[in-house]
Amino acid sequence: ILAACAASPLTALAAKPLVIGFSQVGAESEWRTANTVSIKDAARKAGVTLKFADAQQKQENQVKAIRSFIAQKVDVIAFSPVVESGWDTVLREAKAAKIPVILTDRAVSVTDDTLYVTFIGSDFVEEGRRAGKWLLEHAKNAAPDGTVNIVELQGTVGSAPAIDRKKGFEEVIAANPKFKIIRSQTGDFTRAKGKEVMEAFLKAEGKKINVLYAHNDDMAIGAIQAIEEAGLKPGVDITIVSIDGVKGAFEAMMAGKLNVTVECSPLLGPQLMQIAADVVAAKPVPKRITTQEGVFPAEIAAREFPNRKY
Ligand code: GZL
Repeated sequence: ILAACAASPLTALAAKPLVIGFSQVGAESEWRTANTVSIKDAARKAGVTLKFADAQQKQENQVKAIRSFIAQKVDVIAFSPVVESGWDTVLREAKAAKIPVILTDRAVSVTDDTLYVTFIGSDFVEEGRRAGKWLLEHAKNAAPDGTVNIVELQGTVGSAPAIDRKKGFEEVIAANPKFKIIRSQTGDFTRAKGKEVMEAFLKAEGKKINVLYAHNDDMAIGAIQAIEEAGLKPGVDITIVSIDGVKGAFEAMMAGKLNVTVECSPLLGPQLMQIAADVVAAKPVPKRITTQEGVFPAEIAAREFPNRKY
């Protein structure tokens, strides 16, 4: 009987590892690197065969990768969409091929939400609200008339985190008309671009700038370099509020150059592997899975740093 069981196709089926095609945004930030490590580690631990494609922040590369996963007949397609729009066609192709799609990290805006099974990721509007709330309660730099002049480094144009972090922040600071965003421009979530745009802000506004709100730590770290090169003290002459909570942000806070970072966890790998297995096993999964996150001001950076996992 044992011999017969071992030979049965059912046994063979059960042993077949899950195959997941994953299209990643790119490698633009510390957050993204940690997100990729989390996904690859979790796949290895779960015995999942992971086909991983880096899109270098280009939507057309993600569309190509998804089409390639469809052609390879993977069990599940998962991706972090670089921007919110432009996915309907390729997701309809995945649906026609009966391949379930899981969104991680960023959302899409599609006409038909049956085009994906679930979205695992942070609430970016809430992250923007938390940044705004911290600033309303802790702003110390202001103009003589009490106005708090804010410059904003936005994330990738059209991406869910950039759209939503701006929305949440503006919603909260609207409570105090003294808080004004005087310049706002994308730094594309990278250190290099963050530095470049902050240089332009400093040239245009100089000492009028009281606060920098950066949609991610990498742009904040780039801006810190620009502020220092302009002969100003980041975190002192200009209050800096940022989002992600990567190690580089904790190091900047411990050096007194960054005032607060709002956590956005990249450690989505284990949840993704579990949800993918549940989807393939036809178990019901929630449409939206939100990661739990905190706010880390400079005062607690040294104490929290040893606990950081990314
Ligand atoms: C947020 C993620 C953003 C990070 C950036 O979940 O999409 O993209 O905030 C990353 O660091 O580049």
